[in-house]
Amino acid sequence: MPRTAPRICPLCEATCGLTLQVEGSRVTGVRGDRDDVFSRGFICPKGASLGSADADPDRLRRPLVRRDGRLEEATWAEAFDAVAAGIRPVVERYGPHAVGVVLGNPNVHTMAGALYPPLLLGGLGTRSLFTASTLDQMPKHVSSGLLFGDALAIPVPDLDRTDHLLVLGANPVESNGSLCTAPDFPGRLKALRRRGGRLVVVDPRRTRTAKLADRHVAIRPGADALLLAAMVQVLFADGLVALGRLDGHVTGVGQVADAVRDFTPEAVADACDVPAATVRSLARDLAAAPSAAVYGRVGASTVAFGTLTCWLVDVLNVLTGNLDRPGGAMFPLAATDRAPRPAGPGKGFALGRWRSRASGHPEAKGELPLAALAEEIDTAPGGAEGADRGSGGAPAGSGAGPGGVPGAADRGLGAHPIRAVVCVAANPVLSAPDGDRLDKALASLDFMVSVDPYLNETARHAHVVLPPPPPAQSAHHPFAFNSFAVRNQVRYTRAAVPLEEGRMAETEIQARLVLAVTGLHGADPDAVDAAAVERTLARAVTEPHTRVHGRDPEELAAQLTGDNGPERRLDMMLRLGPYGDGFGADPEGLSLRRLLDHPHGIDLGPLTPRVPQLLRTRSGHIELLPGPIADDLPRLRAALRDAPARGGAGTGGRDGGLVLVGRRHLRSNNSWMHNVPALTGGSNRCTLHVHPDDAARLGLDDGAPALVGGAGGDITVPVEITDAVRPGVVSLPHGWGHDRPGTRLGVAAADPGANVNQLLDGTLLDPLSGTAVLNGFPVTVTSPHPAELG
Ligand SMILES: Nc1nc2c(c(=O)[nH]1)N[C@H]1C(S)=C(S)[C@@H](COP(=O)(O)OP(=O)(O)OC[C@H]3O[C@@H](n4cnc5c(=O)[nH]c(N)nc54)[C@H](O)[C@@H]3O)O[C@H]1N2
Ligand SMILES: Nc1nc2c(c(=O)[nH]1)N[C@H]1C(S)=C(S)[C@@H](COP(=O)(O)OP(=O)(O)OC[C@H]3O[C@@H](n4cnc5c(=O)[nH]c(N)nc54)[C@H](O)[C@@H]3O)O[C@H]1N2
Ligand code: SF4
Ligand SMILES: [Mo]
Repeated sequence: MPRTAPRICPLCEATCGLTLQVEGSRVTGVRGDRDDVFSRGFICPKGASLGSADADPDRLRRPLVRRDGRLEEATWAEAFDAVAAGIRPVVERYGPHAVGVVLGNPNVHTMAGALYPPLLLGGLGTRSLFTASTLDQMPKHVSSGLLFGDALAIPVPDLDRTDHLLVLGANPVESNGSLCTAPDFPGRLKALRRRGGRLVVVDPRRTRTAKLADRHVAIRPGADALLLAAMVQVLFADGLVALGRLDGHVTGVGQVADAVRDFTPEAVADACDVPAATVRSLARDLAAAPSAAVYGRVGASTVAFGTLTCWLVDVLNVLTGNLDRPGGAMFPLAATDRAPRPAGPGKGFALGRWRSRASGHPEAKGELPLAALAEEIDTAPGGAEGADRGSGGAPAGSGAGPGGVPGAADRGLGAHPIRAVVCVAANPVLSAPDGDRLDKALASLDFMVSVDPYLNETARHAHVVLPPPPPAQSAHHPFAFNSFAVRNQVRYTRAAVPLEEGRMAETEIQARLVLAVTGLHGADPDAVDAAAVERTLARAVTEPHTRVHGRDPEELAAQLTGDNGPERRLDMMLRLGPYGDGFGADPEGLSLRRLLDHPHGIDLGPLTPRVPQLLRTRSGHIELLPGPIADDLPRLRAALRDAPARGGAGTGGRDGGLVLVGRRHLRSNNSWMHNVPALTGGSNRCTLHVHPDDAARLGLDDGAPALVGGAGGDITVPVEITDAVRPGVVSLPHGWGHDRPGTRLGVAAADPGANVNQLLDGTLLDPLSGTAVLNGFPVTVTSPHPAELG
């Protein structure tokens, strides 16, 4: 008998509620859940293919363990034995920082990824953490950390109520939105226009989002910080600054006015290739709108001035009085967030508490740049620039004890390179700069474990691969995304079909991984959750603002319900959270039990103002011109004057050369969905978009191969001539290049595409956040010599 089961879609940030049709343990159909309190039946082609993604025969079903150089199927017990035996000696010999932890994007799409990596890191004690954030939104975390004192306090456009939306470097009609969780983003944009609001899109490409807009500004890549700085300048010059209800909560307004004084519309026009009059009207329209929100994403983040751009986005929101008001840019409050503390000064946000070993990149939010992972593995001790070579030159494996070689330049990571990697849901060989170098570096490790459903370009280097079950066999609660959702709501879906024979839930895999790498191999994985519960409750009862203040943590723990550790942790977070039942204090409040009674979710209402309560800066105010930002402004000022040097500042294409930007396709998902036949082919291809004028100038023909060259290497890709890109800009999607041996991706390998990130050498970073410059970097494009076609 076919039956249906709800499942929150894990394939993008929109978190749509889906209804799976299930026969036996097979998903036979997928549709949008019309009763979902948030997504109301919306579904996109990716969600519709969840069944085929689930059933992909290339998904690994058993763990793999390397024996005599070859990956072979093994039991779970053998696999975890191998993990413990591989990691512990590295920790004991070289210290904890010699274990690199790499966390990829799908960790925000699984419950396991929210619940266990913090325990893994805490247990290991390593500072060698690399995540997809430094290929993505780290500039926003840094900006929020500095402005609001909380790196996770990221305002989102109040999409359903705003009168004016200014979008920079985002294409939500294809991406379905990011750091702005909004099922049916396209429908919400259309609704904005229907109610008389305006949509303005700044993007070097005429995207599908730009086509929906009232106005499209085809800016030169990398120049958004200049454009926004000039808009801020206009607000001051024209007397349009109006903080509204933020008055009294903001410091540094006058300093910002001084800091942007030189950035007049006339001064930035050439660098942005946007007329001064347009810059002025962008600022004036924003200030004049009854409510407005400025929103920037990947194209405003993974650029040379990423942190400055993200900061300026919120400076504009603040100065126009739109931050934290309905219709503006607001802070969601998720059901699993901590109960709000009283307003007042906080600890603030520090950058650079330690530095990467090889190049001295400062940490940001506890992370090092993923673009520097390869060099953190393949740079010998003492090879670090500025290191004390005399004493730091002991080769890896020389037997020096933990804590590093005495006297070596210690930037907080010890002297030893990374010798082992724990990689969870990440494919940096394709996602990060210079995959070829990383590929070699990973191959040289003493040990690597991957938690991944696929044997792909990265996992092929692992000594152990631990495959999670497909989505239909996993429970889901989108922990991360409720904090970025345009409406407060909460949903939880249990596994739609039972775990297949021989499968292990990813929550259990990650719990066992925590035990295996921290020397507790073989202990009961439930103990990991129990310890987390105990710690959280013990702290909560000491905090006067919680509703469990003064209560007995053991009594609270005994009240938790749920079928397993992760469910009990969810129950705990819900009950302690802002809408929770406070363990009986508010019988109407949220708990897991209550949520399970609402399979389509519980609506918690529109976003509400949260300033000053959420501020955690040392002053307790919004600090509009933080020191590190002020220190980075001279670099932006220099970009006004100088045509960019090669590999340089990021106002790309001013010297007549070409710069490359990325693009996403609705039926793609970073590097790992090219193996689902329903999602491949058609317009979802790895082609180089070239403007007709550039194609004519360079003698490139539509469909013919082009040789694209960059600092990290060359790739050959077919040309697609289109005026959707502005002149001087070419575009390639990422996540392609499925042609390495030793992978098991039958469908993807048939149409492998080329890895755009091979064009990068890993040295171009936004300095404050360590985020790779993936947009607006210089490339050369030529017609390949026949011999180069191989
Ligand atoms: N040039 C360029 N490069 C980019 C970008 C760009 O715009 N341009 N975008 C960047 C961005 S924004 C991001 S977020 C990164 C993403 O880069 P990564 O973090 O590397 O993410 P993915 O490419 O999505 O690879 C995810 C891995 O997780 C595995 N996986 C899938 N589902 C699960 C699961 O349920 N559990 C586990 N354990 N594993 C799973 C997949 O098989 C795959 O190996 O790429 C970045 N790279
Ligand atoms: N279908 C699909 N959906 C996805 C993903 C996917 O791979 N496929 N990936 C998911 C992930 S991990 C993320 S982070 C989100 C990303 O979500 P978005 O940020 O909406 O995604 P992108 O399509 O990369 O949009 C970036 C836009 O920035 C533009 N751009 C490039 N450089 C510049 C610049 O200098 N200035 C300006 N103003 N614009 C610039 C590009 O042309 C592009 O249109 O999407 C998520 N959703
Ligand atoms: S928009 Fe995103 S969450 Fe919604 S169905 Fe599509 S892939 Fe899934
Ligand atoms: Mo991302």
